Amino acid sequence: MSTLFVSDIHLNGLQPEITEQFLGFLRGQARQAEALYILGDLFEFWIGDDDPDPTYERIQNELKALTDSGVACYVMHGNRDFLLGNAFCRRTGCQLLKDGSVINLYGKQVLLCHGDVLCTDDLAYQRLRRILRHPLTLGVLRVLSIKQRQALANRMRHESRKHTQQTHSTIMDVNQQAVTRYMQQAKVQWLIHGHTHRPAVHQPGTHSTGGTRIVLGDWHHQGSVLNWSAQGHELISLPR
Ligand code: LP5
Repeated sequence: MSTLFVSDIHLNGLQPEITEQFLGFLRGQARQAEALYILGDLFEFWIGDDDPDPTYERIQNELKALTDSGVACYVMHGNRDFLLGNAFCRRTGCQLLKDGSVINLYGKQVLLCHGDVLCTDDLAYQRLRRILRHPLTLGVLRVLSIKQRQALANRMRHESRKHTQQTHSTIMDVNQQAVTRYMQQAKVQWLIHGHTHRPAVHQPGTHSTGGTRIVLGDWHHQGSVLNWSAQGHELISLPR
């Protein structure tokens, strides 16, 4: 038995090839697993559990079939889908997992996060994150109509594209000191995250963290899965 990790699938109604590959993964490889961890940005954007988009409904039904089959499924908020809430959990049988959770993985203490908190050089993003995750903001967002939330999300995507095109790519990667601090505070030697779309296994000694940092890839052009069992772990690219 093994435990699987994915992130940054960015499911949306306009790229059915991503949806089909992910649904195939849920019906196939994921069914053989003990647990599936989705570490943020399962959806391209999630404007609330009341979004009636049929693609999103189909995906929720497949997640329900997975959890009904006995596979535990944990979902973490990403920067695109931090409004995933209790109704989503009820419909899918998934459990929301807090950013920065530590789990015991076959005897190892492993820290899990989406990865955006580690990009501390991206000051504009960190400011946006603080505002969006503030309980007051979340309260206001939840009372807006679907149309208003959709318009806001579109505007944010537009502004974000401008920002990411103008910002040097190193600024949008993790800050090594932030990684070290994060791992030290959690007292772990292992960290798994996504967000940066730079899949890699950074071994101890590569940087100053003293531990291993595994970065999951995005699903824009292929799938990316980390398969972890008692025998070891492997970061796998799934061709499309
Ligand atoms: O996502 P990605 O990788 O492209 O870029 C991220 C950072 N950007 C974001 C913003 C999201 O992409 C926007 C989509 C969110 C949808 C959520 C919908 C639900 C909420 C709204 C409706 C209820 O996360 C980007 C980072 C990059 O990662 C790498 O780390 O650089 O950060 C930025 O782009 C920072 C910019 O400063 C963002 C500017 C957004 C400005 C929003 C203005 C809103 C105006 C509203 C007017 C009323």
